Amino acid sequence: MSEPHLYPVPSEWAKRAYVDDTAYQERYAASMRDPEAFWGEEGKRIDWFTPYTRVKNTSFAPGAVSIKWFEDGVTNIAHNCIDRHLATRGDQVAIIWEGDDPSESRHITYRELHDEVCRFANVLRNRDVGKGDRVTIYMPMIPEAAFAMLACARLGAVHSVVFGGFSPDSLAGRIVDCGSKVVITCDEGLRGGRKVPLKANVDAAIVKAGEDKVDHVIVVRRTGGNVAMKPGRDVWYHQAAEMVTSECPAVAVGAEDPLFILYTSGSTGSPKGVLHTTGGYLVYASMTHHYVFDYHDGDIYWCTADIGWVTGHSYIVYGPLANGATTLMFEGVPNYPSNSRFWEVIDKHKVTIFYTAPTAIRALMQGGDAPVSKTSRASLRLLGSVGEPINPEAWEWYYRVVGENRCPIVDTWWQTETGGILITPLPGATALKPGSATRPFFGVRPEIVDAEGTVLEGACEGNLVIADSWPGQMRTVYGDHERFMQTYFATYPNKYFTGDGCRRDADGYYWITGRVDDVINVSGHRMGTAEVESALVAHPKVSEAAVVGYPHDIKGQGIYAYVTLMAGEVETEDLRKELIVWVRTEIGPIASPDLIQFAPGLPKTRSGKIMRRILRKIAEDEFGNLGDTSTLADPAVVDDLVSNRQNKK
Ligand code: 6R9
Repeated sequence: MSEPHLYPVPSEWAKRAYVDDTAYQERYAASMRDPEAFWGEEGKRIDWFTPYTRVKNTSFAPGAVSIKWFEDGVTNIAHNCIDRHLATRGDQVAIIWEGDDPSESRHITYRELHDEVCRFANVLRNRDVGKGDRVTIYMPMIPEAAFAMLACARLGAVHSVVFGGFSPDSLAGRIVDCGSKVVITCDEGLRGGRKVPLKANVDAAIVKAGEDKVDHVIVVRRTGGNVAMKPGRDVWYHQAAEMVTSECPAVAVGAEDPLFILYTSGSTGSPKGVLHTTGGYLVYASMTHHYVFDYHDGDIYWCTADIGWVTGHSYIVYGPLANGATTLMFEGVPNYPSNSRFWEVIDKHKVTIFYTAPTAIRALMQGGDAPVSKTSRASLRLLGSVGEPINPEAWEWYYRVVGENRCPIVDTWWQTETGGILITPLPGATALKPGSATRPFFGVRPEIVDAEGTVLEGACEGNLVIADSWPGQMRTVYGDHERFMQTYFATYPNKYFTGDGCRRDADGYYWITGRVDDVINVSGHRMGTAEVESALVAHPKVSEAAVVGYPHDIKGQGIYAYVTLMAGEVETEDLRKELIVWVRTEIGPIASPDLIQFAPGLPKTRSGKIMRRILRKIAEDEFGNLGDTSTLADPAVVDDLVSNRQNKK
């Protein structure tokens, strides 16, 4: 492999940034030498009602995994994200909202944010929401979504945000799993000029979940579209908010009390409720936002994620607001009304820091340079990437065309489970290599292990594990600690297993190579192949299904489904389309198979295990390299699979 081009730290960046390379080396070493002392100091970056005396109490020991940070401290997240800024930045804009329609935007100051969040909290409190209660939030990208999250945090309630693109069925499963009695939604969402029937989806989800499961649905008005309101259960937010004051005390919450649940896909079973708690999460989200984005007063920071994903939680809402930042929230999509939208928003609001996903960059890159070059982007000084490996071509385009060779790119590797960024450049400290997430953040101890768990040294390739805890780490799978330990700590004892493959080069830079488990990453969204398979086999005409990922130019990975029909069913184009619609309805549009291949049989071992390795190779077009097929129960099925392979789009 040829050595990639190295982009040194621009000298003005080394000077102005919080951390230059020497500072990085020193502080990283200190964080490894004495984590207790390091985090004991860093924990002070947030306000505590009662200061902690214990810093780190964590164990990855087999069967006894337990993670606690700052455990005797008492605080409140909403206090830290709002109240503590009022004296110094009450009139500073906290949230800039840019609507789907370019003519719509809002500016919300910290003082206004305080009033909005208190009102929202009072509306929830009037519906018996208190400490520890779960609240499901199914909202589009409007400021009320952030108000709702912060209102829960203010009361010590636990939010579970469900991405607005998920189907009623997926929503129902998530409502039932965490037992949330209250759902917050909108009449309709608006994306790319199209309406999304959020309230109707909630109604359908509650029918599916059981009418007794949900006591209250709070409906924020967004489009004014007609929706059914069930008396006694459903209430318009704007009406309920008129009945309450804008004062609501921030409840004292223990550092290890839960803050939120966020469902994410794994290699097996239904999505897991990833549980994050209060103190450590906020310290970590705030600290990483501060250093990775080198956030300074006056910056306008924009992360294009949706609040339905962890990136929206940590880097639109909690990290930036804990730091008293101005954070931009965008309702729309990158190509509406035109391919210039991102860059026009940057010019309109003078965005200085821009954080997006490789899939968006690749899609926009296909439209050529002109939609970018016609805008100014003079305000930009830093770019970020998250969600999947960024291919060097997309990186170079982002750097050269969007950033005009002026803005460092922070390629940030992390996961829902990690709460915040773990491997990343720091813009004033790290020379960049396109496609590498570079080096660990302070306090993060990555290791690369082989299949047997042997820790590899120097330049090497294997599986990525993290050898010790950091404050932002998830604490458990909601309601299933056994599953938490099995999923993340059983493969390599005493280490957190990330599920990612990784290479480390001679400079100690990390290169994430993608998932090594049955998780696929479609446009930066995680999908468990098992979830798509179980949706397919739920169709009455389907007998068996196997799903794998394949390389896709824009999405990174596409979804390739092999489907065996029930005896007597006929393979038709109509059925193929019907199955795609079926999966969309069962899970949501992000799970739509890109390609479906009807297969009379799937390659199985004699014990009945589907050999995914072979299916992956066929989907990847690597017919010549199918490996050993002699252990198959019926090796002939492979020939049929190869000759009927679906063409890539
Ligand atoms: C934050 C987020 C996590 C998975 C992760 C990895 C992939 C995320 C990446 C990256 C290479 C990066 N991933 N960032 N791969 N480079 N900079 O995306 O969380 O939705 O839980 O996905 O995404 O495979 O394991 P989540």
